[in-house]
Amino acid sequence: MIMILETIGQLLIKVREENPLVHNITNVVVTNFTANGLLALGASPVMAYAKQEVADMAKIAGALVLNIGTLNEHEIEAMLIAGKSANQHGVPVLFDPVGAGATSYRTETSQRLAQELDLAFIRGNAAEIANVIGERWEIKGVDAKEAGGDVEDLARAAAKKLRTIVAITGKVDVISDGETTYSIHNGHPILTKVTGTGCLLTSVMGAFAAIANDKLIAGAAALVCYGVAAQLAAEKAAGVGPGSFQIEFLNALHNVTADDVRRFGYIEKKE
Ligand code: ATP
Ligand code: TZP
Ligand code: MG
Ligand code: MG
Repeated sequence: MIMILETIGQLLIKVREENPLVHNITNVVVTNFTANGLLALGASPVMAYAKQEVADMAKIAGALVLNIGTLNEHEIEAMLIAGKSANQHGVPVLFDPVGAGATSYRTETSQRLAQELDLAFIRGNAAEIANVIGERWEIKGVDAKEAGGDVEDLARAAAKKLRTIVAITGKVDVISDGETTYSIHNGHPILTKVTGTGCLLTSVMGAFAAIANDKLIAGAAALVCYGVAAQLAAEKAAGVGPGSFQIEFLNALHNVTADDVRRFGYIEKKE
């Protein structure tokens, strides 16, 4: 665990040194928060949606993040164009299937994107991931209900079925490539009181995927750094509320260090 935390700290430093461009096609709720969160961390965000330009933008990016939070047909068309361009140019594509399972349009679109694109990562709550692989798991709007099954098994099964790395987040985060699985015990419950903290996390995973060869470690690194930043922010905003936490969280994404990761990171290798 000490060794992996050391590696994660080095990846955090590398994100800030390399300042990767992260192309986001995301939802209208979280756009500003996502851009500010990526900037605070040390990455470079861009939001571009027009089908006339997404192929060009995706091919020069370090990562492409697709998020169906407020999907519509034009955006889905743009996501497919951008995703195919990223695939052709070796740019990792990340997918956040916001609300998969809540409506059949979201479920079917998620399955289509997962099928037509070569995804590097999918990140969602347990219900979303279950629905992408055709299993029923209750979802209320864009929020998961209390997890009812084994999340590690679900992550492994989804990674195998979708041939990608799957991250399932919640009280404990799990990330798996189908063979190796890590669980991460960082974060703070107040993250659930600020909208977009899951969406921003997927984009932060994009920043790490852009600068690391080992994509599973990159994903785990993003989860640890994000969770540790949330813990530092929650301490600063203790007793105040989600508004102050949101501000402190942006500050913490900017200020979290490799030493904080070494001290507070909590990651377990499962197999
Ligand atoms: P949901 O819609 O179910 O909230 P989401 O897309 O917002 O999903 P989350 O699972 O909330 O994504 O994950 C966002 C961040 O919040 C992750 O860093 C995760 O570890 C953290 N998190 C979520 N719930 C908790 C919790 N109860 N305790 C600690 N951290 C949490
Ligand atoms: N409605 C559509 S997208 C969205 C809401 C509230 C944001 C969801 O963000 P997150 O990160 O999944 O909480
Ligand atoms: Mg959440
Ligand atoms: Mg979400």
